[in-house]
Amino acid sequence: MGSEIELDYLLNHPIAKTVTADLNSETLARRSFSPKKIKIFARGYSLLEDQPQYRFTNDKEAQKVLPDIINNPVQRVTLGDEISEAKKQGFSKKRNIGVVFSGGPAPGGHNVIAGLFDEVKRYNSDSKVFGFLMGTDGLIESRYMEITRELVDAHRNMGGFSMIKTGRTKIDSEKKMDASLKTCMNLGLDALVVIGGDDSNTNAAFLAQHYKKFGIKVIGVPKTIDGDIQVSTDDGDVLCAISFGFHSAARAFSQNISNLAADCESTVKYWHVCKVMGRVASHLTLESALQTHATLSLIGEELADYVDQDRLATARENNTIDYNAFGITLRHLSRLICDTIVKRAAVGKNYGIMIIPEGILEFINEIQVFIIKLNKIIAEYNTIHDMDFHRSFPGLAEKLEYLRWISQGMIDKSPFPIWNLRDDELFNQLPPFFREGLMVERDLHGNFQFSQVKTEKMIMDMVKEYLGVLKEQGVYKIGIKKTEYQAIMAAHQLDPQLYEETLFKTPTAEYLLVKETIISQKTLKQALVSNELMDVEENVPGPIAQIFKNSQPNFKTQTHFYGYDGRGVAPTHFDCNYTYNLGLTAFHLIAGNATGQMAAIRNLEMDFDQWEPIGIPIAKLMHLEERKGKLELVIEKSLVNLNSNGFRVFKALREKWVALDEGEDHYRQPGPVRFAGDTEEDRPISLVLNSIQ
Ligand code: FBP
Repeated sequence: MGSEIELDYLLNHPIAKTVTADLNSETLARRSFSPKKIKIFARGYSLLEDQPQYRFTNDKEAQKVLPDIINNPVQRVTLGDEISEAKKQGFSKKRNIGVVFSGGPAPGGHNVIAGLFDEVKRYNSDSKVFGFLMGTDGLIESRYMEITRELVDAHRNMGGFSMIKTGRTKIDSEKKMDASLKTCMNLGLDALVVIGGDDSNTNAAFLAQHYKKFGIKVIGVPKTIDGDIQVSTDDGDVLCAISFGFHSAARAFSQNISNLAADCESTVKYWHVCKVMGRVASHLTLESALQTHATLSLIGEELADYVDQDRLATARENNTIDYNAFGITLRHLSRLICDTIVKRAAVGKNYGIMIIPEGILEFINEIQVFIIKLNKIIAEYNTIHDMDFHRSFPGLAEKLEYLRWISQGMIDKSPFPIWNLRDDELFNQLPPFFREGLMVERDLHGNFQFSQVKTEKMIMDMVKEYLGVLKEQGVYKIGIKKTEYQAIMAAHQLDPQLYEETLFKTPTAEYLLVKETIISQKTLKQALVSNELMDVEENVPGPIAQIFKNSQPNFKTQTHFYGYDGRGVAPTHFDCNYTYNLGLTAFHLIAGNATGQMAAIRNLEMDFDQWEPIGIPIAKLMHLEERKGKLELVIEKSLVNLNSNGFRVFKALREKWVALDEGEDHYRQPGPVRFAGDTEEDRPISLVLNSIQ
């Protein structure tokens, strides 16, 4: 054995230094990449042009509480080279601009800051950009840093929100409003840019209203991997096709999912069950399905629309309507999943890949009812007792006890009780981990935290249970390839044809299904004896016993959660370009004196030279929604549109992807998010499909 190299020598060796450096060539390539600029931003000055042709119906409550921004029009950033000298000076005046990340990270956030910073400095090198630390907490508590070129350069085209961090605090009280205003005033801010999701852009609108009389403008930027900030007008014109970060996260999830597809197709023994983020909407699941052609992908929005035709038909025979036929229950969902599993097993595929959207429970009636009722109960408890429900009842047992008391009318009696003995009984039928999940504390915006609930486990437990029943009934069996059967029999000098009729339900098919009545070695023997293929004293011939054994399924799953990993992935080229231009747009909206607008890019689904920077009035996107048991004004989330091209294509092709025939699976390998090299990332497939006219 050779002698060991000295550690000092090894650590200082140039090869060791290169391969262990913090910065690898991928990072360096990312940092030095210059995103493309929309043409108008390569020129001089800009103007904001009102676009009255884009119409929205205002919410009455929004009209009342956001009077100064509700009538904002959609604005287009256009060329302003011809503006007067005075206006040019105004455009390039020295400005202080604040920027804050809000909510979960989304790939591309740093590029919004980079675009904003570059444009701010391009027009006036004395202008400053301040980043608030840890999200809106930094704004409220006056914790910030000046953003420098070095800082920006170190984060160009990089994932995460690590530059200034993020948080989920909501500015929901006069006190917080005033504190954040004070921070902005002390910094002499001209404008604040809020990079966030639906709730954060909602917050941006309220800040814009509050700050208006102080001359501080507020601009939102549509961020969220969930892809549920999409804006269309009343006439169906798409103004914002997707929020930033969606594409990168979906590509990251899809790479992992397709890797698992390769695994299950090779080992043929697992169903990989992948829960994919998206607190409510199933956009990420739909996109991942289109990217990977997974065996079975559930779209929450479709399940909500589910109608049990059998149930309806039975009721119709009795001249009644069965309202329980509308919408889906967990039990029914597990039956549908089992149906696919059983059919695939019948053609020898006792494996597959399933995508479950994180927010699926939002679309399952019985669970949604529990969520709404629990929200209300918790909100009422907090109001009546001026205490926090979760602090008062920290453990599950204590929470359940409180529910039992109110179901029996023993405490906090209400004239309109919403939790009765039946609710309590049904709720207690759910497994403890799931009950605990349904009672987790809502986030600061009042959203149910689906990421904390093991939905996939709950569903798969029900699936396993029902598969057990189907196995006992002899329905769930693995199909035996006819050629394999013949080879086994031939190897033992047994005539395959002699046994076929006795053993198999489908003796002529390519995959042979053992009869439903044969569910054990005992019933197998009975079948052979009654067909005079063996005597009762004899043992079942080895090869036949083996074939029966091969037909017995063992349902094995591996569960995976794709969410946080995709939120932190480095952005795709699409997101790099998109976000950089969002940063540029935010600056031009500010320079054009806009406030209460969300920076957006129209025509994202088209070639880059068709991209068009615009400002969308945030107040017009608002509606009233139940949050923590109360109605609140928030931006309406965009759910998967079941009439969209993207969904319709998925629906048509999933029949092929589920591969219920003897043929091959159709998995697609989208590959990793690449940066170096000539490969340009495509844009989201759902976006491309939706743009087809
Ligand atoms: P945003 O809406 O803030 O972008 O966050 C979306 C999300 O990634 C959801 O998909 C997920 O349910 C949630 O964040 C989880 O957030 P947390 O960081 O609080 O666990």
